[in-house]
Amino acid sequence: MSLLKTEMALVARSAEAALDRFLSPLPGTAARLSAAMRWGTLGGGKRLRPFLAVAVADMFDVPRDRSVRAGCAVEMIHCYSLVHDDLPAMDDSDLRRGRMSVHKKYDDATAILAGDALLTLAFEILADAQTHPDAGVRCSLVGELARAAGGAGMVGGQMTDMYAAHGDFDLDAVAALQKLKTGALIRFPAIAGGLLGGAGTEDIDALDAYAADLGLAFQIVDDILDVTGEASSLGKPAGQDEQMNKATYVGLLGPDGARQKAAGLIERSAGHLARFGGRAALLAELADFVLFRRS
Ligand code: GRG
Repeated sequence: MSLLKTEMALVARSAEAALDRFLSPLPGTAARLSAAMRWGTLGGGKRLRPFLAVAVADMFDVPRDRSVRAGCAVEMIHCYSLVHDDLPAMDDSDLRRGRMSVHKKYDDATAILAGDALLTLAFEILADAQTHPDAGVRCSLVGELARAAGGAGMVGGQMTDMYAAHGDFDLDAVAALQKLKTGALIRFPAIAGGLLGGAGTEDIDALDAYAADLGLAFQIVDDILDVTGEASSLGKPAGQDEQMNKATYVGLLGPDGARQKAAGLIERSAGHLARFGGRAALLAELADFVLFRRS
């Protein structure tokens, strides 16, 4: 197994164990809520965002328990977004990560509340002194995640995406939308890893630029897989974008053109790592993983 795959598996295990602790089953009337939160979070997913947080923080010798906490916070926001995205009012999808989506397993109201509770728990984790002893760093993490997840980030991107189906979206408009919907939550863990490690502004800007290109390439590959992949390997239905008339790179450029665009972004993303030399080897490998992933 390559070093990247070994490290990704290791971080995924640490993140899974930490998520399991953060989401310990609640008693009484909250039991159903916590069961739904666990169903939407545990036992699946590539854990790409926690891996990014840990891999960047490792470059600055941050203790793993801190970077895993930041990784869990962003993973919770990611999982909440998937839970809400699968609801009938949005993508109306019965399958996620190879099993029933949360509203199918429970019900719509429970899925909405489970997503809400994951969203807020993410900030509770970042605000805790165990994430970093310096309150200023914790404040920066909270602010960065709020910006990434909110109306000027992921939620704003989702809103645009829902209405993009009814409008004319050119390449620039699609890029702007994807930057918010997917990119913001991929940029956050890279920035968070730097903040945890006390990185300077120029280092953080370089990490941000790397993750911005990586995030757009990741989304383009996701769109390609939606056209070329199988539900069995994707763990979710294929062909949803076309069915819902979504604005995508594949729709505008075709699968080959979209892959070329993603490859260009991946090459550029690796270029932003030059200042870190060999310390960023895993991040460079991750960029290739994103381009060639199958699920
Ligand atoms: C509902 C507020 C709200 C936002 C939804 C994330 C999202 C925005 C929608 C999900 C659909 C989608 C294709 C989003 C793009 C981001 C993306 C590629 C999600 C899948 O991420 P992976 O591949 O998933 O990292 P795993 O399951 O591996 O964690």
